[in-house]
Amino acid sequence: MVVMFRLHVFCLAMAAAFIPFAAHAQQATLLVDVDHRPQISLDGPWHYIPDPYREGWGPNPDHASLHGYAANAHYVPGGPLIQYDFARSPTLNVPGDWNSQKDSLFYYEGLLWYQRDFTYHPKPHTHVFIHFGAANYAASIFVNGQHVCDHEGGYTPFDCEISGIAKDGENFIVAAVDNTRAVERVPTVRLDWWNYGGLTRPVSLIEVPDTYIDDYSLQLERGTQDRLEGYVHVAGADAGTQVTLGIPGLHIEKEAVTDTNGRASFSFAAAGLALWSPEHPRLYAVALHAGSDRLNDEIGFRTIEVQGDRIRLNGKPVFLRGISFHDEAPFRSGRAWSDKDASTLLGWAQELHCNFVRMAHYPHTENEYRLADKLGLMVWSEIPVYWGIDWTSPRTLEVAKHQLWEMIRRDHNHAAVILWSMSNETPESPERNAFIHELVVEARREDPTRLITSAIVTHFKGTTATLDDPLGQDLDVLGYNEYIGWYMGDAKTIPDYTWQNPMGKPVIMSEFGADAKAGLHGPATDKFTEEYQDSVYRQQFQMLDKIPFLRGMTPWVLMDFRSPMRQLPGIQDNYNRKGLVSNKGEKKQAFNTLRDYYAKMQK
Ligand code: GCB
Repeated sequence: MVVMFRLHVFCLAMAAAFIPFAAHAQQATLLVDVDHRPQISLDGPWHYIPDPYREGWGPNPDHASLHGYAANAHYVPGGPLIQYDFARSPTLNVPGDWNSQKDSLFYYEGLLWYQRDFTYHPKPHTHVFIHFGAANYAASIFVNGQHVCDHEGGYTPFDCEISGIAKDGENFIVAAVDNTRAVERVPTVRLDWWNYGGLTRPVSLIEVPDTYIDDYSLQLERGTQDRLEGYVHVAGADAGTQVTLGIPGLHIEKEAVTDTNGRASFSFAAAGLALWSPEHPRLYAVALHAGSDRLNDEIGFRTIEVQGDRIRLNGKPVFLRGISFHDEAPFRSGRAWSDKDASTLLGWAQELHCNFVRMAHYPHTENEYRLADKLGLMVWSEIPVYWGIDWTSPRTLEVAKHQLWEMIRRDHNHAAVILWSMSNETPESPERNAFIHELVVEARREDPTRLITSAIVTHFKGTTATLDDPLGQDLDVLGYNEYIGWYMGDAKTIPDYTWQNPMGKPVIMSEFGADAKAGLHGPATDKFTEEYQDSVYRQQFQMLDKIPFLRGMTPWVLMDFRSPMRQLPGIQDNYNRKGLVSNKGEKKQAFNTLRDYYAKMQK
């Protein structure tokens, strides 16, 4: 106990020597397909110390003379931070946000220190990483008192290499996680969802050989339906390292060698390939082999294109019967992370006869993308460039780009993903246009095969909406959010609205809806009743059916989700109530209405 106490105190003191968060988002290594690698789980109870005054970082020279440590009777100048003892501190479960685990942390936004011990036995010729599924929002990681990495962005994974730092026997990790909202962050200070803090997704150790596969891509060659192309990147490989790629289901076994950048490229005919689609979500087992590293995946192959104002999947026009949802855990609330959470959420989407989901407003947990691949649900995936972020800050742009890069890196082998979304409801301005333009350029460079979209808002002249936001010039598909019948007008006025599409691009109605408290019944004219929400959906369908260029919709939203912006007592109680299902899993009337509407569309 004493030893442990000292160790942990030492670590905090060591941690104090580092600047809390690097001035620039660090390009941490990001291994792909980690769920197909053997992992040593670090999930379970971690000790924690909330630190709203940021004491754990040690004395800040700028402030020391004014307050804080200098004035603290318990602080020994130059000595350890003697008031901290992880071993005696309570625990939080990882994965899991802190807000939904402890009443005292329900509204907590700030710095919190996590700590856990782990046993490890280093192996020769092996790299070892700590893989974090996500830490909201910024994290600094220490192992045995050494700073190993920083990460910014609350919804994407990162890997910290600890080879040579993790020693044989007992080790310990400290993670400083900070979910303070700030103007220059992405998302910024205003958001209509709960800013759940902490190690919200699984944490594990991943071992790989000296040279290892850290990225690969395999897709249909553009313009074909029977040729595959891609690459395998082997970190640490000399030029000329042999890589093999096998697809047993197609009797394919190919070899290629790495170039000077460690990349082996493939391009080959794939006769008899069955395409991935919502009706037949065919996935092929793919085996990669480079040196002593082996990696397996299950990948689907499909094409996605725009032609005029149509979206084509595998060359055929498709209508996207979708639903939007947050990565919020059904029944218990809090951040979703488990396979069960994913299957409940996507199971409801399937019950609605969806072939498409909008994962709002940030990258969701990867198991949802995996499941979408298996179930045949096409996916809109987005980064949290939400409402009015700091368009003129180069740092904010860098952070947004980095989150975009991480999302594409993690998810670019999921056939389900057809749309990368750059932003949601951003107010029009030249600075906004320039910022998002940069993101679009980055997304197209990283993945030239998928479609680019954004959820935009439009201005109405009377009852006419003209979809002419200049941002649309950069996009393949225009997403529009509209709340006719809720934030504007009455449900019965909805069918009066008409839509103009001067850019002639495909349009998805990416949000519409109304709040309803499950079980609250009354006349269809009373807001917050299930009947009112239902009538908004029915009237919306009348309007939407008349839009000739409409190619899909993702009503807002599948399930009620927590948001501190939604306070109405007895009705909202900290939940946005636009869900078709309540946070407790109760289906509202409008759930059946959308289900029947989509069922008819399918015929
Ligand atoms: C929107 C936002 C979404 C909100 C929703 C609402 O336009 O995109 O994040 O939650 O409206 O319920 O107001």
